[in-house]
Amino acid sequence: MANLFMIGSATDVMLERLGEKFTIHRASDMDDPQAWLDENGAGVDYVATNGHDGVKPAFMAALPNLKAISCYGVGYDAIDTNAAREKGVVVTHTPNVLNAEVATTAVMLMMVCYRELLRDDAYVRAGRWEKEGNAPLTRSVDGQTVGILGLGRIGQAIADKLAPFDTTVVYHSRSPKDVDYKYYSNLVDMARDVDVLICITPGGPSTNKIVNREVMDALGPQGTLINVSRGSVVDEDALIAALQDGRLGWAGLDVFVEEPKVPEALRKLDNVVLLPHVGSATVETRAAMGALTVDNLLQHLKDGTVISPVPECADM
Ligand code: A2R
Repeated sequence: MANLFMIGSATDVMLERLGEKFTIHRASDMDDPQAWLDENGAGVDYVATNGHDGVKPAFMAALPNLKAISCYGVGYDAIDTNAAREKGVVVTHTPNVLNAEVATTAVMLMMVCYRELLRDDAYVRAGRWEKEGNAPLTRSVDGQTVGILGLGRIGQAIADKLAPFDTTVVYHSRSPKDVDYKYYSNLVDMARDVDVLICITPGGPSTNKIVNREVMDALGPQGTLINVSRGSVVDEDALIAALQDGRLGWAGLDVFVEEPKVPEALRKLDNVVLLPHVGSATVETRAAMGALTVDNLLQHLKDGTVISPVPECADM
């Protein structure tokens, strides 16, 4: 049987299906995964990992005969795809199957910010409704102008989910897409014109801190920032300062720079909604992602091809 090194968690179904064709070596069962790889890495054919853990360079160096890396997640910025390619290792990910779920998370965060769901829930629980009367008014989601940073597969799903709310969708990416929404070549210009900015680009160097102080100031005191992409896309220190100063109105965040650590300053603010990176984390969607993660490995084992390579490995 081929040897599979598994980084991070997997569902029972994934383990069962993989266990039929691979001998699974789980990093989570090892005291020292690096030491295990240094000794046994030459015999490992495949790696299964996720977008958060990726594959560390030191792990890669200990895997000279690796054939493929299957990533459970669409984002793969924690995997050095160029280094993998150079070694002839194909990298796969799980696009499309999570579009609807991540889009739901983005829209949900926007709604929770606008309609102050957490504040109002706390208001009822604390008995304030009875003592103090009606809660303060909130803001309507309907009719807002929403700027999508990264109108790709998930960005489009977000735009689709917002349509019944009569929002105006505009977008920024490096190049314009074949869509009817207004395109902004400049992110600050878009931020100035929208009520809500939703970030859904990949992580990595090209998007590192592109949502900076200038973008936040352009979004302004009545503006809302939603991030369901990667923590690295937003300058977290600038975000904390903008929210503290009231230069930015609200933020809904599913991702952070140093997950699972979330800065204390952010946790103290009441104009933010914080989620523990659960954009795609439902039973249904994780099952679909798990199935594609496994299918990529099984197909490569069978005939050397894969179903969903990352773009950098599409021609391998
Ligand atoms: O820039 P373009 O024209 O390649 O458009 C892509 C955009 N994008 C960027 N926009 C502005 N500045 C950048 N440096 C930049 N880099 C990429 O992000 C495209 O519109 C979008 C990504 O779309 P997809 O490749 O279809 O990715 P998908 O499946 O929507 O997932 C996006 C990310 C994942 O990478 C995870 O980090 C996260 O959502 O879950």
